[in-house]
Amino acid sequence: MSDTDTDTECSAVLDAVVVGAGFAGLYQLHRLDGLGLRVRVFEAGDDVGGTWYWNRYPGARCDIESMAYSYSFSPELEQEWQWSERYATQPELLSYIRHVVERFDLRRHITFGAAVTRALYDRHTHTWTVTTDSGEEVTARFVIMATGCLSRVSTPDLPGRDRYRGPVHHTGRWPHEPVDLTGRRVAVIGTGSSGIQLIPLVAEQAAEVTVFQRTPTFSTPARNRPLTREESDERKVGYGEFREWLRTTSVGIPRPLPVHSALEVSADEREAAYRSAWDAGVLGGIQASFTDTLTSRRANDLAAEFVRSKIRQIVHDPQTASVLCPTGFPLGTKRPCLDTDYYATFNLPHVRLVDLRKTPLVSFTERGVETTEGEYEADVVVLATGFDAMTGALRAIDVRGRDGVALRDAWAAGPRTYLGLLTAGFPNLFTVTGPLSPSVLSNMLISIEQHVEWITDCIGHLRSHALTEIDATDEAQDDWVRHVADLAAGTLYPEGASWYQGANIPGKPQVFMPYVGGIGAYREVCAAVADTGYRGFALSRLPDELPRT
Ligand code: NA7
Repeated sequence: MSDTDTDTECSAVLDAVVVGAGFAGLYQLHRLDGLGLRVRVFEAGDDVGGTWYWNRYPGARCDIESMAYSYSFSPELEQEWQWSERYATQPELLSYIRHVVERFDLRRHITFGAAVTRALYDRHTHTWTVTTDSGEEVTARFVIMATGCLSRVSTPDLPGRDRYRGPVHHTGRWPHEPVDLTGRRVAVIGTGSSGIQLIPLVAEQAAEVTVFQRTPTFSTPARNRPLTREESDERKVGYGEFREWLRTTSVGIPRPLPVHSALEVSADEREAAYRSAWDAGVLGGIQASFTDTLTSRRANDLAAEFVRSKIRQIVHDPQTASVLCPTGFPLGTKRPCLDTDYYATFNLPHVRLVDLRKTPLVSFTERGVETTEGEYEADVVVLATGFDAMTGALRAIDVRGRDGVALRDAWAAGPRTYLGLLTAGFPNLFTVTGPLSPSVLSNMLISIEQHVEWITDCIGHLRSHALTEIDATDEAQDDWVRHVADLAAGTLYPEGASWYQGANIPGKPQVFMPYVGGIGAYREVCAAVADTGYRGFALSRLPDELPRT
């Protein structure tokens, strides 16, 4: 290729830019490539994988069964891939993602080590100009943000970080080279899903583990185990029906669907249902035992007390057990966790728990961290402190819409979208599993596939009708924002100070961001919108655009 060819290629308008090469971005690339579109993917990391590229801390694994948390779009792919465990580890998930990339020849479209910093819409050409941190600039008709719901890490604003002499590792940015914790004193801050997965494994290596807990978490045993060939083969017969069934459920996780209120059955029946969920090892199994766990405070208290009784049974020291028992928020309103030996880890003599609710963190010191009670020395500090969820990665990019309005400003009081797919005033900018869609309240793979397919169909529709712009109307968006808020208000979710509503980030607007109506219902709404000619969206064309055949 000559220089001139290169110039022509670089300056030509692309059909689409996809931001992110995780599960969402890769599938979006595959589908748009299938339409014959010219697509570029920009990925901040040095390889594919998104969440599974970054979160490589000890114990990182998916807490939805691998055979459900995987792509369903290719029957050949799902038949040929063999998962080795019920819940896949991060390395296995990464191998799977790499396999998909090679199998569908996706790598050639991806630029790695390129974080998108800016996206500007030109209302006259109906195109976006996208800039990366390496200064590359491209123009495309469509931008698809596949930036992930949990990708922008949150780090506590603790003074003295520079004084601390040891390494500090965030679970969401874990080093690529091995971190040897053998014989070391390790401080872990945070007890959400990441902390709960990591702490038992750190305790296996470290000489001393100090866990700093602000809010205790409701966690249940994962009951992870190797997946036998027979089990896997059995699932692969009728795999399509299994996937189809998952898509009609509320969250897309393989678990029994509740039929009774917790308040209409006897105490024995209730106990039996909770015990069966505890033994099954399924994410959210306790809350899904009854229909009203997340709508009735009384029902919720019963479920919460069951988990607390289990914690008290497992943890020998009553004082430690009491600190580990979650109180003050309804079960399920902060993300539930699945663990392997989490609570039992606190029976080990070299593991101690610090209750930050009583003695908050004050600062880093030269040798460790300090609470209001005193200093805790540590050779390594692990921050398992989570993410600026759902909007963090999007707000980090300087996105300017139709009238130069910044997305950050449009979302100043909380995210506003129509269906979680587009934001009014930001035409042709799609968000995969964006805020106000089921997203993090679902099996992400199912929600990702649904969004990618909807977006692909939408772009196909626009192209075949010679349309060059799609924008959400203010009215449709207002209605959707209200609907999502009304649904959440009918549940106990707002009572949990969770990252679902931005409570973990100081100053972030407190808006419940996921759609709680369930993926089955949500899919129907999205399908109906498309079937009725994209109701609630304004579609338009540039004057000189000709229909494609
Ligand atoms: P989470 O679930 O947000 O957990 C973060 C934990 O860190 C949680 O216990 C927080 O307490 C704690 N935290 C956060 N900031 C601080 C400060 N400043 N001081 C002390 N403790 C703090 O993140 P994860 O990475 O565990 O999981 C995120 C999702 O990834 C998970 O749900 C899966 O979907 C995958 P808090 O509860 O805010 O009081």
